[in-house]
Amino acid sequence: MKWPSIIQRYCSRPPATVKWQGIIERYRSRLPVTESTPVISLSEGNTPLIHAPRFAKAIGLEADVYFKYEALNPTCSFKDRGMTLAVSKAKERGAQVVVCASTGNTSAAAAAYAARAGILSAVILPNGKIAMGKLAQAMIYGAKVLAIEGNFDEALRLVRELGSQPGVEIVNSINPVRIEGQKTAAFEICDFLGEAPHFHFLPVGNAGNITAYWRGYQEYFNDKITTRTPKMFGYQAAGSAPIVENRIIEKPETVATAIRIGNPASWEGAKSAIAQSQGQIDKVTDEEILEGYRLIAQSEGIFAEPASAASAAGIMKAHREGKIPAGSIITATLTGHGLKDPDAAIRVSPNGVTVVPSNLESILKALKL
Ligand code: AN7
Repeated sequence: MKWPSIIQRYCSRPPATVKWQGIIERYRSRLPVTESTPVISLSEGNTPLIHAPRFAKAIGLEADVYFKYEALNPTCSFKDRGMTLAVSKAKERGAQVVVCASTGNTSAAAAAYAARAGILSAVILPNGKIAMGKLAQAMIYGAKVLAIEGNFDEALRLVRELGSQPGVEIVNSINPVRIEGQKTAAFEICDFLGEAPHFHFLPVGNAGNITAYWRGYQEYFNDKITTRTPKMFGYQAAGSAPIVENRIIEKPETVATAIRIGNPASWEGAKSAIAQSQGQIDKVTDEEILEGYRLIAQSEGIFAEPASAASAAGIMKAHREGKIPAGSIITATLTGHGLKDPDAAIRVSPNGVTVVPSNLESILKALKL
């Protein structure tokens, strides 16, 4: 790395002595809060941007790849950035209950922040299609958990109807402050690198996050904090790719349950992010997602849930297609923690577990030592 960018990196970050108090305090001037907004925070944000040279080498890519590891937020996904703001605003407005439809992570975040705000939460989930860790989170944080015999898109339709009830605040990304909170991830990336990357890859479900990152990158560019904006490369799962196919998918399917969405709420936001950044939206198959999932874990020691791995799979596909010039700086968001969905990890791990007698000889034999 060149000296100026090292200097920039440390000058643009808050001094180590400043306590991290979450994204609202860090980026207060860029967010829709006032002095009288109660800040409901779990110290979210400030997640690591992990350099991944072994991953790049494994796929033969001569570029600097960094993973924005959003798994290290308080409820282990990027949703906490939008939720700190959404629940703070709900509290400010005197809401009695926050509601959301969710493929899992939004419900975990909503339930946690609502608990911290002393507000009730109700989450509407597609029955049987939520990773176990996420369901456990919503339950232990005390949400009223309702599972419908329908998919995410149907759950969101019901939530839109619920939103007209008095005292109810919708905290899905159709609530515009969610997007505002999530744009802070792009700020953190630029603050860390001292410049915007050339490409940003991320998984796309409801398309709120791609919309949010693009807004964040544009804001820093317009304020001359950075001198460029990245090309936004979004990836949907092949069985749930409404934006790529330009049609609503009635029965979306994918191993990446977090992005099992057939009618994204921020469809237009994604389209303009892609068009304005000269990026693209594409799809990756479940096999490609699981290959990326294993590769980031086994080449870099980074465990992210399958939906997150769509961004790694996207890098692999874009590179195969010759779309990434050598020397590029690439960032990719890993949206949620691998531990959210331990079943998926166990299912795809080739070595399994070897049961051995409890003595050294058997262990040496099993290890071929
Ligand atoms: C791990 O929790 O929609 O394109 O209800 O959990 O902004 O929707 C989750 C989405 C990517 C897609 N990665 O982000 C929900 C939900 C993970 C996710 C996405 C989600 P968007």
